[in-house]
Amino acid sequence: MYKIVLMRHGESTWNKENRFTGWTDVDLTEQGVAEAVAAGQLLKKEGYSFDIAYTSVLKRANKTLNGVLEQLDQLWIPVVHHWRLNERHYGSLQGLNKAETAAKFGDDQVLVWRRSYDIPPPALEEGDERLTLNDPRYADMKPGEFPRTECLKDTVARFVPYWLETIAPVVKSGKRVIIAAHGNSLRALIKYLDNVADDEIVGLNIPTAQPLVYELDADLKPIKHYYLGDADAIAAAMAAVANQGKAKA
Ligand code: DG2
Repeated sequence: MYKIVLMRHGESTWNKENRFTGWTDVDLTEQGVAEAVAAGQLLKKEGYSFDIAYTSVLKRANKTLNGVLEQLDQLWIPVVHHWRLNERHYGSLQGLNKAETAAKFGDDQVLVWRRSYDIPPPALEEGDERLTLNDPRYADMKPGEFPRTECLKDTVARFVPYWLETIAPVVKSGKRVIIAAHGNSLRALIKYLDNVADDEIVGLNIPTAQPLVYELDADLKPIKHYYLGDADAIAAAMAAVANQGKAKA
């Protein structure tokens, strides 16, 4: 049996401001930093340690991972960054306030943009300054690969091959893996691992900086999964994430 830990980053500045973030590289808030420290302390208390970590190329995930590894006194382990673990690209919604967008377009439309499996948000147009095509962290992309928007299906299509080709063989080699990523990139991986139906994935919300353990069999099929933290606090945090896309009363 194998065990991996999945974790969304701690609260970011745009999580706090309730803005669609996607590939925008925003920092953690003070609370986000504290959440990472708390997650590291919880992992330490539960006896976890890791051989290798995988994360996105976005600082909110990178800094959360560092915060965790520092608590474990494991800042020295290999950390592999890849854009394939990035958050789902939120297209032209990036930067907009989620509740204001719901007030303008309706809660149902925003739910479709946030959670539907195969309907992407409106795309960025050519020439939009949010299309950071020359950023060196994306230098290995093929022409046309930089997303203008993504639905969850697109995120599955770019993350799952990386899981299968790069991370899964390392898990099977017996190395203890932690993945520090994002709400929707983790939903993409979980959809694949648990074979969640397209219409059921709509209801899955991932709270910030809560270690989520997956126990996997010899074929890396999930046996069970569980959050390490307090169940009531996690349920409340999941509900809060779901409500971020509703217009304020
Ligand atoms: C959030 C997720 O991504 O937002 O892009 O706004 O995990 O990087 O904070 P993260 C974003 P929702 O899909 O939950 O609205």
